[in-house]
Amino acid sequence: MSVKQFHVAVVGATGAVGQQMIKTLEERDFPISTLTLLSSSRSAGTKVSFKGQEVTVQEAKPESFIGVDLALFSAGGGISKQLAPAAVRHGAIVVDNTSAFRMNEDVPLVVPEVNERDLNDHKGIIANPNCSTIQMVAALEPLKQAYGLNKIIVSTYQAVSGAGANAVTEMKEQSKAVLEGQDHTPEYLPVKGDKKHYPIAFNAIPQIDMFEENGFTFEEMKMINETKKIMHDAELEVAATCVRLPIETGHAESVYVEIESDDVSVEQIRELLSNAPGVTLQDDPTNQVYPMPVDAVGKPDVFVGRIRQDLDRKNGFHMWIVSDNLLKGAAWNSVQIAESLAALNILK
Ligand code: L14
Repeated sequence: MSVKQFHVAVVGATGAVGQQMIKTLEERDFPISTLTLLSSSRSAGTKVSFKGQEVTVQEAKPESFIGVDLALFSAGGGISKQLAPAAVRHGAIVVDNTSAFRMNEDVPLVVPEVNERDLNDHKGIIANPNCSTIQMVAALEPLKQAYGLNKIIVSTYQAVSGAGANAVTEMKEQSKAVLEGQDHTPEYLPVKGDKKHYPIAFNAIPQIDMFEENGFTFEEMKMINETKKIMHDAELEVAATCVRLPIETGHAESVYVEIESDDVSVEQIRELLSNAPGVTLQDDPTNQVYPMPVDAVGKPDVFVGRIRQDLDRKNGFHMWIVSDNLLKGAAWNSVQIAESLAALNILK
């Protein structure tokens, strides 16, 4: 029996996430007959190696999707809004890694360990959630299933690579400038398009994405709204504070949860998470074992540690969740969605 092979397109092929998508498709040996790499006109012509072959990146246009079965988008929300409908018109299934369609009712928002079944309801576009949301729901869904979940309060410690390669360069050059006593002018962080810019080197910036009327940032609202949608629980209480730290890759999160059950021990939660798909438990305080971004980089899993029971509320637990924001937070989750689509025979 020969395995069905697919014509796959990657949009945003030269970006930080696009590069990881190509690498992940190669490592997972996803069944590809043709790989089409697309980008803005600026990056067109770049050569990228895939399975020992050189593939030339082409400018993305509506006609680029003729014959494409699966298109992975990660070139910014504007490009997705402009080109994803064209890809769908040409018969492709789109997995979109931007915030353009995530909250659309017609668009499944999927973390395979949590809600793979939602893929069946797709109308052409499937959204990959925000990186901070993905690692949190992957770790918390097992608790929800086993004990019920009432409330989540999360503070993030987010890496700079989420904001793109330019932001990483800015952090490195700034760090060097600070150490050498030179001047520097931030341009990319916290948000390229906002009025003011602040240094990330040796700093912590409590702003990721633009502010909304309610005082939360758009990144915080993404975590709040996406979590309710993925977990199919509009009543779930979620609050988030998103902070950028001078870390290149790997988001960390301090999470407080309240479960419905009043008689669950830390040991039971450890046991549960040590058997959860996509989750690796790293929780041994006596031996100083806990997750850290430097250890999570390059790995597909979500790492959980520092699990403690709240001192005032028996149903409250604190934990620390770390994952590679470019992998489970983006490229790997998208490729995992593609694998699910093929396994469920939705992609044919
Ligand atoms: O919503 O700047 O997919 O780190 C996630 C990374 C938005 C930007 C998303 C960042 C992006 C965010």
